[in-house]
Amino acid sequence: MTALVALESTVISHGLPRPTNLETARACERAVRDAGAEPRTIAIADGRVVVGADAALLERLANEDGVAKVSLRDIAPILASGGLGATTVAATVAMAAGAGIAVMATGGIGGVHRGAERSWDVSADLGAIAAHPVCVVCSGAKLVLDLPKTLEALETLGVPVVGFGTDELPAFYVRSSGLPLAHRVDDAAAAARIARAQLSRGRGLVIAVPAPEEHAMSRADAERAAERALAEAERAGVRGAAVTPYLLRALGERSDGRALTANVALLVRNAAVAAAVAAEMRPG
Ligand code: PSU
Ligand code: MN
Repeated sequence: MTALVALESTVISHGLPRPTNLETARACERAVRDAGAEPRTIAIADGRVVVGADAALLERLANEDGVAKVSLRDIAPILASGGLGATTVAATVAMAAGAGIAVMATGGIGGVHRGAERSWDVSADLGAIAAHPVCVVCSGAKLVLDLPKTLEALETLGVPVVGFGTDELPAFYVRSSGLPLAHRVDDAAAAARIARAQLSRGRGLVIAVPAPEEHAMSRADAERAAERALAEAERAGVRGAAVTPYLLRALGERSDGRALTANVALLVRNAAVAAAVAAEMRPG
């Protein structure tokens, strides 16, 4: 049987601007196929969980207004509503696990937000990865987050964060955060060995892949853009589920499109790495 790779859909509906979102969703699916696996983009439509959106559903997720952002707490209400929902990493790992899919790809996971000591804003992604046997291939966590606290939270939850060709946590658009990782691999076969061992414990892990060198941003540039985006969000009083989409949009606007180019490049690369890991994980 062909190896499967789950892809999240919040990045399509809420993480990227049109028309880049649909082009990127298709490019990620293509990257998975080119690496010898089958993509399964996950979403909610017409009252059911969809594991493997077709071309028409990808278009709806990219172009319809008012698509719900579905994290764990939203799965049941959006199923019941019969509406269209784009799944976050948290909801995607839950649904992938339910469908027996071992690997998913995304850009960056959610995590502990800056100022979390006041807001208590910690993404459900962290607990979901700990609780479901899915290997999440990503470029670390978004730069707008508090990365040291995110890494601490993952450690507390027992989630291995394995650098893929790196000793440091990637920071999304930036190849390195300066935060050392406890574990490293240098190829898909080694990543698959760790993933198999962790998934057999019924729990998930993060394979952290740095953004492609030619499109990555410097830490100083990205940090400046992130600080401006955060200040804007604070002034606008953005809270809750709206915070991440708002920050990503503001970052894009504050970086002359470089954040967007980096975001697309890393999403496609991560999809390809996920496919390679999934192929290595097949038994036999
Ligand atoms: N990374 C991106 N774009 C995104 C997200 C992450 O490059 O749109 C989404 C993912 O779906 C992730 C979610 O699971 O943001 C986290 O949202 P929150 O912080 O509200 O849990
Ligand atoms: Mn949140």
